[in-house]
Amino acid sequence: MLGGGHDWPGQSGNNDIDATLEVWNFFDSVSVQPCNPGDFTGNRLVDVEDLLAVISDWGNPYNVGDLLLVIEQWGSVCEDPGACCLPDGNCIFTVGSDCEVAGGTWRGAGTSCISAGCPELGACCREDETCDYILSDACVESGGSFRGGGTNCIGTDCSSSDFNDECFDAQVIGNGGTGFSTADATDSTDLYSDVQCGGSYLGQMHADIWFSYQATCSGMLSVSTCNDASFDTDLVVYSGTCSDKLQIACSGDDDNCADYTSQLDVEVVSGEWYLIRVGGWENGNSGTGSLLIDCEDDQ
Ligand SMILES: [Ca+2]
Ligand SMILES: [Ca+2]
Ligand SMILES: [Ca+2]
Repeated sequence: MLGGGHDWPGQSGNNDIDATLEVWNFFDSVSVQPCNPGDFTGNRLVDVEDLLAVISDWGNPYNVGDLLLVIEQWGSVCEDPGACCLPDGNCIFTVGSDCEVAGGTWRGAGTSCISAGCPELGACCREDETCDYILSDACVESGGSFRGGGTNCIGTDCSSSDFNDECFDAQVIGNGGTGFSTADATDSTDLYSDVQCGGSYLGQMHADIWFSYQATCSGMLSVSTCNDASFDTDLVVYSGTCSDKLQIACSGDDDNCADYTSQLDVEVVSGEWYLIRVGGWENGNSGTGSLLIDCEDDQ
């Protein structure tokens, strides 16, 4: 951990990880503490080895009660625990079946709550400018505008439309159409080029805004403002994160779209996150529109 200092992570200073929880998860996953009372050998299985162990140490420490435990639990296999992301944004370390009962998403045996990257709760703004504190998926599915994991409704102004002006506060969106306005946006300084869309008149990315999208397919992602914006739009798509992003597609004017609007197709991988940047051709080109997202699996 860089820059962590010598404090106990999670208590003060560096809070990237919670050391107490990390240590707990570590010992929880590697200790030979039997998960079944009949598993005397600690190999997470009750079988002939346990029977032999009881017999070979008969009288000390084992007795008839232990023998009955082995018989009663014969054939039991312990499930290995892992990280379970709960609908309330928390993470618990448990077995898959318990995670399912709790309504969570299990990340697999041996995964840790620290590295699981469970989605965080955040502010979800509604069209009527009210706010709900929920997960991004639930927000997007219900047509809301998610303002980022870790945001809250007290610190979020749902009447303001300039939240997605920079990459770091990109608006999380899903498939389908999302209305937008660049009226209050400023020019972001992030690099881009027309190398993937030469000849399409990619302009200045004036008054640009940002969206974040998790691919729902492995195949062709279509991103479009085609025939659905009040100004001359530009589109740029990146993979990666705001601090380490790679441009993978762009569109200035698309031949099949009126009024210099834009459309592009790019190969994506299911589950990966992409950044979508919408701007105007030059100073003065800003306004409203709809960004249409479609993801089609390769056949
Ligand atoms: Ca055993
Ligand atoms: Ca901007
Ligand atoms: Ca254009």
